[in-house]
Amino acid sequence: MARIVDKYIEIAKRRNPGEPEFIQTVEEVLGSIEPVVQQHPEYEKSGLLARLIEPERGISFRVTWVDDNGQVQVNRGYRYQFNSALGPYKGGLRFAPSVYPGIMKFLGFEQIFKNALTGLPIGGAKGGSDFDPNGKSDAEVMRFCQAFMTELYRHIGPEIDVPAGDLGVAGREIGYLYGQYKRLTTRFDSGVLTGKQIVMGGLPGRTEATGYGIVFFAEHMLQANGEELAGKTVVISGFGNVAWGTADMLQKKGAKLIAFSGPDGYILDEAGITGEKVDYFLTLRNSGKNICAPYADKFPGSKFFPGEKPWGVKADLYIPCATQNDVHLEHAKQIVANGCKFYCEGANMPTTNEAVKYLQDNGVIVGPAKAANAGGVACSAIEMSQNARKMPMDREEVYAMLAKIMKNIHDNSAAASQEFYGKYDLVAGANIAGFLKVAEAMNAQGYV
Ligand code: 2IT
Repeated sequence: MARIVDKYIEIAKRRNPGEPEFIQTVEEVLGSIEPVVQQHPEYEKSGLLARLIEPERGISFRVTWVDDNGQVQVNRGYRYQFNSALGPYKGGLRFAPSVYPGIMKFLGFEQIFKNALTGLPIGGAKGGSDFDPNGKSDAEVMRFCQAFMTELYRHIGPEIDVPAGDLGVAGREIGYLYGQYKRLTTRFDSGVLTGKQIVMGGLPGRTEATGYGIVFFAEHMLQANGEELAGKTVVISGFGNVAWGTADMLQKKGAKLIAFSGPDGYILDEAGITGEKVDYFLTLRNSGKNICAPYADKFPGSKFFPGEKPWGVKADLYIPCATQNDVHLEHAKQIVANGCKFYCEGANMPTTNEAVKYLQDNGVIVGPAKAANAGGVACSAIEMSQNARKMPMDREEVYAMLAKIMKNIHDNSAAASQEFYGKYDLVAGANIAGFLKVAEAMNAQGYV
């Protein structure tokens, strides 16, 4: 039987040709909300879904900068302001060669529902550039950030749109972006960017918030299914900011991380990745080479597997923390064959839709990224509130808020899937719980 949402998936396909990542997330979200749409005929009449899949605004701009050799370089910058029903646009900036409108739109669309799930007043957006920070000097990164902000500053503001980091954008880049914003506007609007360094208005705990939140979420998933996280073996992918925070909280919770990966292959360390090994992720990240192989030279007893993904390593819990579409059907089959029961997404959309379906059909509990990794943006919203009240918060206060937010996201997602599907399905539940909030606010604001 044809679903109501299929009509809108077709519109998205027609309007966004050659952008499969965006179509993937539209199919995923709209697929989940069919029973909700059936129950609310007013959504159809008010064009709600047609509005939802169309960004409110998307800009693309030229970014011109000069490299260390005096060569002029040109990149393309973007900001997709997707939905402002719940608050000012909020979402990260990604600097990576793979960035193009399909990636910006998938991230911006996901961000709407993720931000809604936090329960905090933030709309959804994403931006970035096809600039590749790997191998660039510090001065080059600074000049690029200044050139990027020279256009972006017109479109953002503490009550308009508040960017943060994503792949390739962390404290250093946010600092350079902020400095240029201040120079152009003559305003110390600390609330215009989040993920700032603490000395200039950043929030204690924001750096580790995404990874910590993921582990809190995974723990709720396990407990809801009668298991404990302590003592479990875990495999992750990536070694960036999200992977690092995840590894740190896993050791604090007494779980045993035994493998992680980079674009060059994966590392197996059966002794467990704790202490200075977790800190070594930062060294790998700061090397600017984007490889994990040096870990095996540094820590005897560990082994590097070139060109391979870590999903064949047997574990109780898998947490992909690298990037989109890291786990395909063939990997989902390995994960099921390994006898795994828990899979929690850390990166944004790390799993293809068919791989998620295979995992769920085979009894694996899946925690979707938009719920599990929402702790990062939640702490960004707390950073905005810290900046507005002009009073620093302390780390313990932030951790307590983060823990509570992650529990609420888990419980609200579980409750929504019970209500509409009569079962524990966090993928469907997160989509529904996020959507219902946004839908209510959108229609309360008239047909805009
Ligand atoms: O994917 C994400 O949620 C982020 N990159 C963080 C966004 C934010 O505004 O903190």
